[in-house]
Amino acid sequence: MNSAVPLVFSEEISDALATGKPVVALESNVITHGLPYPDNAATARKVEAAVRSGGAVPATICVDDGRIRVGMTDADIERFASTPGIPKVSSRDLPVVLARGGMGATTVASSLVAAELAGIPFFASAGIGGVHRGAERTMDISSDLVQFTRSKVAVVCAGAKKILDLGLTMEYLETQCVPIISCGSDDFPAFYCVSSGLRSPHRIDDVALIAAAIETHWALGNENSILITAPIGQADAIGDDEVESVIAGAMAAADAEGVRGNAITKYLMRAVDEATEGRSAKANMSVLISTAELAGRLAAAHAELRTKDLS
Ligand code: PSU
Ligand code: MN
Repeated sequence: MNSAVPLVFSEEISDALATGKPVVALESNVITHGLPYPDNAATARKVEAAVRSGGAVPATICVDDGRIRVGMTDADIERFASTPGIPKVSSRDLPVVLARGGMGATTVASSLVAAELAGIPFFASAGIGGVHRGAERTMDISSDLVQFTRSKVAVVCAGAKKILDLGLTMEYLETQCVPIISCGSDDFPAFYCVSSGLRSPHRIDDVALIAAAIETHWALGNENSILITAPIGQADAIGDDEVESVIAGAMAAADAEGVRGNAITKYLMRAVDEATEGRSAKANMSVLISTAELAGRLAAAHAELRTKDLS
């Protein structure tokens, strides 16, 4: 491990890693920026419980006191959930926030950096960043996608929200040799929506087979991520047409208000949440939990595979 990077492990995570238990890394930006208090704290705990019920140990990641914390305690989660103004820290922000000290909420991209440094090959988040609509004009492409080209971590998600251009997001991943495997559906999912309307390049429903594909991806010498998607349960999903009209309005409002850069994601997410009222909160919670549970099962199947290979 690089001694210049201050990583702090919770006792449970250092024990899990030392004994070869499956671990799933989780981001903290969804706590500070994805949901309001106290739903954010309650959801973060349910997401951790879902990883456990899948058979792995959850390691929620954040920046605290100028160090990367791998495995937040319940008190850490409460503190992050209830403290206003914690900055969103993506990969490019990490060196500055770590050097200065203080708190930071990790995005998918920066959580992957931490997971890889910590030796955790699995990460879960319901919604990844992607290519924004209008990117041909703004060049707004989430660092999450670039980080996928650099971090050897399996990323389990429910696709990305339709606030993004999901067609271009998939093209980007294809160009960058990041495999996508969809579990439980032929299509690439879209967070609240069961389908993005785009067919996924591969579908595998058997968790052990997905674990084998992940290991093979790395055995082939690839040093990048592999994406595994699973859709929200039909009962909690929100209809395509409803989401689409809300996004169109929110994008126009963001433009009129001059919202730009890394503030766009949160602005659009809040607008969709408000317009769909209580149902989006329920959908949000449901998909965060189902994604985390699948990640737990995959990490467990992958750990078992590695044990077999060694015997
Ligand atoms: N998508 C969601 N919920 C989120 C995010 C994205 O459905 O909370 C957050 C994640 O932390 C993701 C980040 O890594 O937004 C991407 O932000 P940007 O587009 O600025 O890269
Ligand atoms: Mn951006």
